[in-house]
Amino acid sequence: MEKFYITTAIYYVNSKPHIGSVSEAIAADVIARYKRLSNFDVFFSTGTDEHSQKIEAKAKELGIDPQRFVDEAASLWRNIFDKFNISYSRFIRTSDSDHMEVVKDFFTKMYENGDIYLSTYEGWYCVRDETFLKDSELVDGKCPHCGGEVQKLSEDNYFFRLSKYRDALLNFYLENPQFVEPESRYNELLNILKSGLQDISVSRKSFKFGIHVPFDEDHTIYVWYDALINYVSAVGYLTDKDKFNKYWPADLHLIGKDITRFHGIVWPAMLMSVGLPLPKKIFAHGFWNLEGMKMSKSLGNVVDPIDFVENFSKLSNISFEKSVDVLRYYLSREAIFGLDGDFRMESFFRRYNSDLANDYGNLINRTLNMLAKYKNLEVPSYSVDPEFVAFSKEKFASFEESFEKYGLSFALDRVFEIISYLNNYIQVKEPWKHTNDINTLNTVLSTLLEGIAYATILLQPFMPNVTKFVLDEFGVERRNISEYNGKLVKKNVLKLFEPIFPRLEKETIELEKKGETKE
Ligand code: ME8
Repeated sequence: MEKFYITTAIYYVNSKPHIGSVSEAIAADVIARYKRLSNFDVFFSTGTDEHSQKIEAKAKELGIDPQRFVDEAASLWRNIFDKFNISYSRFIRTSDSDHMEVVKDFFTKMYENGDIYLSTYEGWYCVRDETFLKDSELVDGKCPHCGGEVQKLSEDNYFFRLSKYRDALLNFYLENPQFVEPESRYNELLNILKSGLQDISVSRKSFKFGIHVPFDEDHTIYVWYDALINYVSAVGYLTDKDKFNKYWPADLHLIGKDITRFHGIVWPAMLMSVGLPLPKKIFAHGFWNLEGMKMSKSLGNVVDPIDFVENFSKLSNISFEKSVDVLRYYLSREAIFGLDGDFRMESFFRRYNSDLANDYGNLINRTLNMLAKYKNLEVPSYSVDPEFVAFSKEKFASFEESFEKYGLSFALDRVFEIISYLNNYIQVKEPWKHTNDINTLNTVLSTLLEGIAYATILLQPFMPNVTKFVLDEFGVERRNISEYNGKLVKKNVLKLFEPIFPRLEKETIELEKKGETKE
């Protein structure tokens, strides 16, 4: 079995998860599920980034011990990921003891091979972004990335000889133009490499919460140096050689567009320094805005994903689990993966009503109702319309191609073309006119049932809860993702069930939207 190792960024625990951060874990989960269902041996790691000046400051502000603070925060993140069905193989915390040992091991190796040296840092530090900044980088005296306040630092720091790796990295980029995607992000990093690299500071003396330099206890290892290493710790770099050799290098680091420099330049140079192979691909997704505005705590427009799903579940009268699927679907469909997306209540309701309630849900209900009326719910053992088989094969090829390029919304477009085909098929074939022509009726009903089962198989990575329900109801045993190649529905008799996605009435949507704007 071919392996596939996928990672998300690890999340700072000083703030709570929001729609943007959760969207990254959902996208990684969709890809991990797709790969598993395509017969890959998948390792999927995600987790929390717990050592940093801002986390130490947050714990202090709350008057609690930093370790207690990160323990509670990490379990909150993990619970939310569990509720969102994130099927991680490991939830890594940078406070895990095996990871802390790996960081010390890297630091010692790089010190011994001359890539880490002691010097003095004179410059600025942005605590919010946890980045070192030069005078020339500041914009109006503030951090150029987040606009936050910066602190003046003058301290002894250990430095990583990043400049030494510039030529090797540049060659690697030129030889591997698909190392970073989308292409715009690759070009940004290539330009940085072309203009040259400077050594970077990798330790701090003025705060304590983190991993200390093994041979110099006064220094705390810089949070980014510590955090990037999580990707090798998660697959047992020091603790499980077989596992490490099996899964490393990572096939895909999925990250946001704000942290490409750390992943595309610093991390590969660190790996070169210790002699490990580089990850195969870094894919940087865009950011989610909310109703056209950047999500930020100061604007008070950060959407808590759990509150959102709970509210939607009450409003639509569907379970929390199904509502999770609706959000997973919306985030995967609404934006082109790799570009920014705009989270809008109006488009959320529109997608729910038109794609899920009308196109997918109603197709299932209409089909089951016809099966009840004409066949007493017995599944006809008839072969499927060859035209549908040909259509589904063509769509599957394009579905797979989209997935391979991480075009999640394009892959969903293909599934919904299959669903539209089936809705249209009912209109064209008019089964109610063939109640005396048993062969035609049976072929139409078989095509609809098999078509629904097939589309549902392809939807599994996006909506694991709902698809499991439908596939169980239809008695589908073979659930792997492949082209349509033979009978899926194994039950002889089906049952009617309530619409899985009941349509939301206009009045309900208007009320909810008013509620939203009042808040
Ligand atoms: O940067 N839309 O952590 P983080 C989409 N700990 N993605 C978003 C987003 C938004 N509105 N806001 C944030 C860190 N993200 C470091 C990573 S990895 C070795 C260390 C994404 O909690 C962001 O781009 O600030 C990043 O990939 C992830 O959430 C975690 O961000």
